Amino acid sequence: MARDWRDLFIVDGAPPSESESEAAPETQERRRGMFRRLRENLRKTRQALTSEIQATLFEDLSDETWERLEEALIYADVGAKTTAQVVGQLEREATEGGISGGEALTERLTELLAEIARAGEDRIDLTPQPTVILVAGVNGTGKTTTVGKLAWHLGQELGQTVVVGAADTFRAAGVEQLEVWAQRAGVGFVKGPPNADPGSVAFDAVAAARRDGADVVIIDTAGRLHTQDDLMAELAKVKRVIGKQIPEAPHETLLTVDATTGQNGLRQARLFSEAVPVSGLVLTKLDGTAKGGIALAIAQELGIPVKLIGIGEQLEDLRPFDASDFARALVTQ
Ligand SMILES: Nc1nc2c(ncn2[C@@H]2O[C@H](COP(=O)(O)OP(=O)(O)OP(=O)(O)O)[C@@H](O)[C@H]2O)c(=O)[nH]1
Ligand SMILES: [Mg+2]
Repeated sequence: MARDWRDLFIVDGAPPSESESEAAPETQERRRGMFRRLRENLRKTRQALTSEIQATLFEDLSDETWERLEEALIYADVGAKTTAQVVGQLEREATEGGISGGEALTERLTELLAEIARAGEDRIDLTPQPTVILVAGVNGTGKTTTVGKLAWHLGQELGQTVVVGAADTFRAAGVEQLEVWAQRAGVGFVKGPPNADPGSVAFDAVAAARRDGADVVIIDTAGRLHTQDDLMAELAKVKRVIGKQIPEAPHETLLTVDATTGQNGLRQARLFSEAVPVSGLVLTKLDGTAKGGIALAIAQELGIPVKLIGIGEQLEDLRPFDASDFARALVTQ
């Protein structure tokens, strides 16, 4: 069942949450609630997929079955390469007689999609004191919103003290927007003077966290500068400046990708990961898109794990990504 905050984050002294069978009834209920919500969020992607699955895997299998299934997955933005691999594998297993029947094929399809959605280390280590998390991404993909939601959840779910740093100094409104989120989340906030250098703001935020003994520092960055090269250079610089205070930092670089942009999100992720090492993705705006399959395409083609998903505009609308749940919520009616 749904992965919990304690499974995503490695925290000193806190064991991962119990397995489904051992979990307390209220934990089980909470996880079931989270899964229901995820299914609801993925409704648009799922509806398109499940009707094709019903019409293909539950009928007589033919070349057309596999073509239609491929089309449905591509429509959900799973990506041509990833789709070909999954459908090819399923077709082989079906024709070699390993599996038969719509239900078994759907189950196997879910497993294959879940395997693909997993990539590398998908947890976030919060044991460094403080842990520095850098949040990057194209403008409007949800960086500032994610910083606010993440700060709140870290306090709420894991009792961590958090400082957020407004290193998007390109727009004054960006700084104010983060300040509002920091107030909502009840966390520390560091900004610089107008038009401050983003690196110096990041530096100050890390220094403030060390001085105050905060557990986590989350740095918001700009999504748009005069040119894309400027943006990448600035990001690399912010990273270097942070590293001057704590050589291992940033410990985590999260890239926000707007799920509604589909394959374009994949291109953005590739570009950013060439400028700075990206350790995880936050797939935002999964509520209300029929293109949820992009999570699979990015994990598969770039090998970067999705760690969090954004499912709305409110403080609580962020959650750990769970590959199995995600695959199941995509294809089960
Ligand atoms: N529905 C929905 N909206 C979201 C989600 N995440 C962010 N948004 C909305 O997307 C818009 C842009 O979010 P921001 O957090 O400002 O994005 P940003 O990446 O910081 O943008 P810049 O600072 O301009 O680069 C806002 O209106 C958010 O409310 C999400 O998960 N779901
Ligand atoms: Mg922003």
